[in-house]
Amino acid sequence: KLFHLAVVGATGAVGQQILRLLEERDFPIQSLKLLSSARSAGKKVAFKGEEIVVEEAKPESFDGVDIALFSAGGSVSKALAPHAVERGVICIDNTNAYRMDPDTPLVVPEVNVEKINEHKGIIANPNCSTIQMVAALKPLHDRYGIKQIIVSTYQAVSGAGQSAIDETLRQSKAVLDEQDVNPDMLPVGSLPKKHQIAFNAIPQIDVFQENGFTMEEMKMIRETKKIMGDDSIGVTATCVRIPVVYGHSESLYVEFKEDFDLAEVRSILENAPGVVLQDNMDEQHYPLATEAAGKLDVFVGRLRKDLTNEKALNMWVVSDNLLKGAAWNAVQIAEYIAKKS
Ligand code: 11C
Repeated sequence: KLFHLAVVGATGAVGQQILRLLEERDFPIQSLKLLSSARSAGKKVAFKGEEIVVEEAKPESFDGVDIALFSAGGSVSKALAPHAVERGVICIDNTNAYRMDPDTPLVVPEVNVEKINEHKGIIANPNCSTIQMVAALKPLHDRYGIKQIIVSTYQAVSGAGQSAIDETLRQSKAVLDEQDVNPDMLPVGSLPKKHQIAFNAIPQIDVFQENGFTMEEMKMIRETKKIMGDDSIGVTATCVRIPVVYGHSESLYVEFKEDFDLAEVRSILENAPGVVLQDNMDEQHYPLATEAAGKLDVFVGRLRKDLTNEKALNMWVVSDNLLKGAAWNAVQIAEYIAKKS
């Protein structure tokens, strides 16, 4: 069967990766509509050797569409996904708009693919830093039961979009040229205060909540429980932006309910779907953002038993935030729907 597809946010950093994956994986497409906000409408985007003109997304744009992939920001999804659902479209939403809605499955195929079947029109794609963490931890949770996760992230600027990449490169050049950096974009474009990202680490991703955690940290906390289907898992997160372009890195401290054996953990991770174990001290082999960039997998290494809690494991998890963290996870969901149809 061939599908009528729409990609909303086709010109953005994630939208571009979605199109590349649909092309490379030869997704069964009957027709492809590229949609965006009014700002990007009229731009031309290449797909399979053809130029497609990007149209402004409106409710009627979804007439005749089977599957729509949204990555144009939460407000666009909130405004348009209901109109698409009304027209019978299955929406795969890469924004925060519906993730915690009890009627919307929040899916990482390696963890809870069966939840896709419960959708009522919208399937939510989780936040990038959550996806790579749960993909690595699910097989260990199944075996030992996770009691508590303490995660610190080292997140790439591409998570904040193409303009944050441009800003980081511009600032880096300014520092090397001994010019003023003039921060203009991070940590949060819509807030008045900005910080330098070049040669820096900013412990703020997204806006602060009343409880002192940032929105990015709260996404990791809430989404992990929902995807794992286990509210009892304790999660503490500190999310930090660093001047890496592609690939989020995460340091995890994971306390299990049961005793664990490190050799068995290795073997579980070696056999886990979508996970690649890179863990050899003697060869200084461990996951690196520079090596994960452009790849679809989640890379795991630096495995070691904690020194004060023998039920706790320390590990390092890296993945391309625009791919498994966004576009690839969404395309995996679309492929599952296509196969089931
Ligand atoms: C970042 N995790 O790195 C964010 C980007 O909820 O899908 C993804 C935001 C989201 O800035």
